[in-house]
Amino acid sequence: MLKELKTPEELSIWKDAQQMITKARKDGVETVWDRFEQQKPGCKFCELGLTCKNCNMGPCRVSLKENGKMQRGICGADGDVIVARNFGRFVAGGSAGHSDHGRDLIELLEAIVEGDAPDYSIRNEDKLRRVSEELGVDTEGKAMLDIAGELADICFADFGSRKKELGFVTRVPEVRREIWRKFKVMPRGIDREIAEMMHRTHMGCDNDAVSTLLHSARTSLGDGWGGSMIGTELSDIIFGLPKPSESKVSLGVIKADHVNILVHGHNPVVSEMVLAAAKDPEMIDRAQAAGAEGINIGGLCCTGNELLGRQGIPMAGNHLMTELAIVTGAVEAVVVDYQCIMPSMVQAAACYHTKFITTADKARFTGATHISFDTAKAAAQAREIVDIAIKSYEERDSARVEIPDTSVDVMTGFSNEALLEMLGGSLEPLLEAIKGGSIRGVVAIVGCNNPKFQHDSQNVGLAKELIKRDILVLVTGCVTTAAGKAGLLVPGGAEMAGEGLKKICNSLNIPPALHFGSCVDNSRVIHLCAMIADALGVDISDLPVWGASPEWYSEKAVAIGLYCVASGIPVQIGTPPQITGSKLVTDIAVSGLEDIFGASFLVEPDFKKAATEMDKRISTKRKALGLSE
Ligand code: XCC
Ligand code: SF4
Repeated sequence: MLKELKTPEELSIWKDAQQMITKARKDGVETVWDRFEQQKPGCKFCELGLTCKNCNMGPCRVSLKENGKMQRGICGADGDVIVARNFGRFVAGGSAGHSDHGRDLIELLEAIVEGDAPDYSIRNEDKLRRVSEELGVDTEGKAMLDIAGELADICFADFGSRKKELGFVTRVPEVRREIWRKFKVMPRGIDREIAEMMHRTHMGCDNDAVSTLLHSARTSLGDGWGGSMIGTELSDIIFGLPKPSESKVSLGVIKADHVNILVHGHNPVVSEMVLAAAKDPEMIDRAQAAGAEGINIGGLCCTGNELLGRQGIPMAGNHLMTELAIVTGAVEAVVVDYQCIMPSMVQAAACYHTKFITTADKARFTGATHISFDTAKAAAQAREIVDIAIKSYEERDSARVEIPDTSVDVMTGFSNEALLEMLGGSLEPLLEAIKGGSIRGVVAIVGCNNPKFQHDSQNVGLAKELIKRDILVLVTGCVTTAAGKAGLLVPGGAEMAGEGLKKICNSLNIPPALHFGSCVDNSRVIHLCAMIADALGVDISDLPVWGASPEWYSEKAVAIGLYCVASGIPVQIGTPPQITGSKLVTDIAVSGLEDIFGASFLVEPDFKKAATEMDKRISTKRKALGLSE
């Protein structure tokens, strides 16, 4: 018997999503929600993390026996070990994603230095010098490209296994570094920790759940203070700093009379070039010759965040909006790099005239048009991509076009540098606001969407609950679009905030939720926390701050959550990872980590309860710092 379909209103809180879910059903396009239903009921063993596939004596699945004892896998691994190993590999996967992205930027920087990437340049020499000096380069009297070459070498070295501590770890308060050394979680090499995690979880190695979990923390720290931080800093150096500017979000940013190109994925290396090609007068002429008014670039997910923050390019949607964007029937091309791109995009595109173009050799999709992107030929390839989109415009069937009439203003482009500039060059005004209680705390809401929740209900609900309590919100990743659509990314959004936060926002003309960038840019958040802790002369775990990822789905999100916790920032998550089959591992995640790192995870699927819990801890932390609750 067919299951009753959920209504579009039950699936997403947004009008544009609801309208496109209805259209997808009419057009016969399968969406993530349809497949979510088809997958039910899920496998209990997998959900609990109690399945092991790490060798070919198995696979094994273990459960509690009648005598209350945990069954063992064929090799003898118990449930705790199996859960910890699976979790460790999950974290390694996420850390690898962010860090490999970071590496691509080092390779680009090196190519710029060697003259092999003529279409790119270093847009921010100031940051190049600053970051290089921080990492020990003597920049005095040196030419820009020479410094860049040295910086690239230093960053590459962080990936290897010859170091005791990563370069950017000097940004971490010394007390915290001492904790990391003491518990042997100081990240030594980005790739090294990931490879060691794979080694440890091979049959017959690390058979102690606590030990495996500690190495998970180390692996994630290599991501946060290594791979991701390199990704952020080098992107700023090559493509420029995000600067506060205005833009728009929601599917309404797709324009009926334009050639629409959506960029999707994570890395700005391809999308920046596609954007430049789309601005080329010759390409615009071609688009007009094809009958369009012009070329419109919109973002999806984190590539979208990169372009939104730096270039003010509008954002069409977040994770669960990506298929629905195609359903408008007005998208000529979706150009992707890697991560979070649903394989189903190929099928969705095939239902319309949309060309689905992949660019990364490490992210191929069967059925897609592949243009193997080479930074040596970037501009020419970007023009080729835009050309494909223009040709595709002529194939568009206007009878099948339906673009939601929604588009919301946002203010975007905050970075630590932009924030400092806004505050007049020093953190002091922010610290004063925190000390005085007009900003009671800071919460970074990050991450994804997950069909386990009504789309964006938790992301938006939590943000609103927090600002009401005078807690400043930072957003990254897919929460950006959610907060933007809810009106929280404009200064006027402060009307929804508590009195203290409202006053601060009004005086600085900033929104109550600040857009801090993409997922790799969570490195900005931990860096900011470290700067605040240093300024106050305390550890990060003493601060009235939180991370939150109410609707997370990806391995990367868990890596982010864990590096935040290991850095001393507690993290709320809406659903647990696949660890609940082990009481030991679950207890460590939700409380044991507190004893080591001064922070742990809060698993709370209800945003109201989550906000209350977070608020409580913020009060406690404020009191301990001698501030008003
Ligand atoms: Fe992916 Fe970064 Fe999650 Fe969005 S938020 S669904 S990881 S695109 Ni990082
Ligand atoms: Fe089973 Fe052990 Fe092999 Fe895992 S490593 S599949 S528990 S025998």
